Amino acid sequence: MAIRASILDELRRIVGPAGYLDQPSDIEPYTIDHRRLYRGATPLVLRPQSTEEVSRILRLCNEERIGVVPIGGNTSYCGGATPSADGNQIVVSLARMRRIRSIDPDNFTLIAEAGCVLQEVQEAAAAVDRLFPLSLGSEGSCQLGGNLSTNAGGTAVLRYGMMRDLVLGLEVVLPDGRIWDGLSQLRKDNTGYDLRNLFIGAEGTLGIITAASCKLFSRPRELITAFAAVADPSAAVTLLSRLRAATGDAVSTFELIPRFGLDLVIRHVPGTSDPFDEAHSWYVLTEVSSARTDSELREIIERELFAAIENGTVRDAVIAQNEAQREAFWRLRESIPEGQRLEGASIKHDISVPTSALPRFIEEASAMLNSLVPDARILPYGHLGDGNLHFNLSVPVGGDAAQFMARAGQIHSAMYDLVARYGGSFSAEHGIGQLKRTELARYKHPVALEVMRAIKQTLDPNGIMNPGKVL
Ligand code: 2HG
Ligand code: ZN
Repeated sequence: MAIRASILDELRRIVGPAGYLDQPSDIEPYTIDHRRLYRGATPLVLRPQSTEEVSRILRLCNEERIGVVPIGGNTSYCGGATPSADGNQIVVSLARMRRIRSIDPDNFTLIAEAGCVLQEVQEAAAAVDRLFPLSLGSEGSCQLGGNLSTNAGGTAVLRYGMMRDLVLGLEVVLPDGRIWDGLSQLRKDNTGYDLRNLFIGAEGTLGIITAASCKLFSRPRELITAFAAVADPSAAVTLLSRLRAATGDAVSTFELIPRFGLDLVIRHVPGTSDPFDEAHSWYVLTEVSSARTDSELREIIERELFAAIENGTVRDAVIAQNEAQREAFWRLRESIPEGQRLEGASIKHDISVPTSALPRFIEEASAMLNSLVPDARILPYGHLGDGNLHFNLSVPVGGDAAQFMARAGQIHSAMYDLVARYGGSFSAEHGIGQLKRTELARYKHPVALEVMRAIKQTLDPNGIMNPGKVL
């Protein structure tokens, strides 16, 4: 049922004249997801300024049974922040709640509001000589609230964990408007159920996270970034183990890139180039860091890479000599999604298996995909260090995009069945949103699903929070 005009007026009054958008051209960006898989509709985008305003919005929407879709930087890969097409849901953007409320360098914590752009949180930490380690391609536009709600991963999970691991407490507005002030700055507080972890990764289906207390770390003083050509994924895993041991677990990034990934970037992204004279089949981008200035990390990495070249696991390697070269290496990695987008239609899988099983998995999955779509171009790349690959496919050269995409369902099923046989996950870091609900129902343990539904029913009995997502 369409939302009554009087309710829309009341919602506008809660946030005041600067707190809403209701003109079609202003609203449009909030109704299309990052991958352009979904197009929704809404009469109103609310942009509250305070937790109190969020609370009043949810209380009213709960009374009136109006669906509420929270949105951060709109970079979801699963349509998690796009409203339904019927126009009966309102969108709540946290973009105006953008304060760093406090920083405590000696407690290694900061409290930030959900609308802070990730990069602003990183910069606030750096300003007091600390590190907030969450790091992802979209960090210049994604928001902390979205990172929390989707339990974001990225390129430093290997060392620092996912968003979930970086949080000590939350402030959450429940669907009925109650505010839970759980902004603990304690590392030890053993007092009952872990509520914060209910809301992290819930994709806005249990309430709206308005602020978080985050863990900080010592800021790296030495940072070594290397781009290496490796013989194959198995050589990459061996190299990772060697580097972890030799550096005392100082490896923060270890990304796998196949030749096709590098080709896509060099072809489509201006200002990028191959770091080597010769083409190789596989590459890794790795970063090792220490807060010490006498860690001798560079010597260790040089020694390890040299030994690996000697024994044939590494074919060639370059260590960044300056910040510009480091950025160039990172650009090659971070531009892969863009390069693949510009190449044409693609089918994506965000999967994980144990790191040690990845080489065998890559072989088996590639053979399976080749037999399903003989000339599809396979792109398994990403976070090898934590077992998470983006096992994507690009439309065959000269192939028909619509025909290719029509096979997505069949390809997904084959891939996820294989992942399940490896004890892996069909969604390692991108969440469920509206894209992977069928998979959740199929692959999640039935008892886990029952408990999830019971939690949803308890916290949001009227089903107003991000309807049609996750469950
Ligand atoms: C990345 O790691 C993102 O770059 C995007 O998670 C993954 O292209 C993708 O599917
Ligand atoms: Zn990723």
